[in-house]
Amino acid sequence: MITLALSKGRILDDSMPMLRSAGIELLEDPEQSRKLILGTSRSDVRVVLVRASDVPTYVQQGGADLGVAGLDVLLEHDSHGLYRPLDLGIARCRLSVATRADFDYASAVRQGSRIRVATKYTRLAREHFAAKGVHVDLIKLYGSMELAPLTGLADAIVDLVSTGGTLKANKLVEVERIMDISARLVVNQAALKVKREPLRALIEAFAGAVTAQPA
Ligand code: PRT
Ligand code: MG
Repeated sequence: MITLALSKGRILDDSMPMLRSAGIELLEDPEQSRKLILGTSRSDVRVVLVRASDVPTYVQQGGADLGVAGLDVLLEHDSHGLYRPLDLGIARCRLSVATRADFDYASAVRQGSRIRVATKYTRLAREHFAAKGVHVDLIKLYGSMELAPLTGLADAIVDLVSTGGTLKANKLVEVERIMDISARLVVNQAALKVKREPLRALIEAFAGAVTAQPA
């Protein structure tokens, strides 16, 4: 049996067409069902539904043989022992810095200055500002990051942006793009040895689906 870890929402939505073109159909609609383990049209493949940020843990610890996770999650998490064979090119977005429109970001990030940054991505934010020589006071949040600059909790946020609609609705401006993000296929290294042939075939099917995708 091969176990694939996916998260509900954009990762699952964007993975479904890829699975389909790899010849795998879910036997139940995940949005209708409350089940966390879903069978597929292939009797040797099942899907487990986990939180987006839990996908690397499941795959690292062997709770799943492979999974789909955002690059943001993989870089923020310790990805030791994960084989990362493919950029799936789905769930695309960017990791950016945003501030209030009246905040002078250019001055705040001069060498040796200090900035208060609220984010879920403390590791990535710390690395980004350290590379600039900027002292950063990090405030770890788990959601609604946009609120932090509006309430005076922080000067800036580091968060994912796709359409920019959320920033705009909260009168924030994207002042710096840190990196482009997309979802990656990750595979448990031990599983790759034990279930070599079926996993190779599945990875190849995913690779075929990547090239088949419209840009
Ligand atoms: O929701 P949960 O806490 O379970 O986990 P999660 O929020 O990490 O999961 P999910 O499903 O929201 O995101 C899964 C993955 O999708 C992320 O790890 C990213 O790799 C990718 N992705 C792509 C995004 C976005 N686009 C995105 N726009 N993840 C989140 N967003 C959020 C962003 O944080 C912000 O709140 O959408 C908002 C901005 O969107 P725009 O379109 O208004 O700019
Ligand atoms: Mg979410």
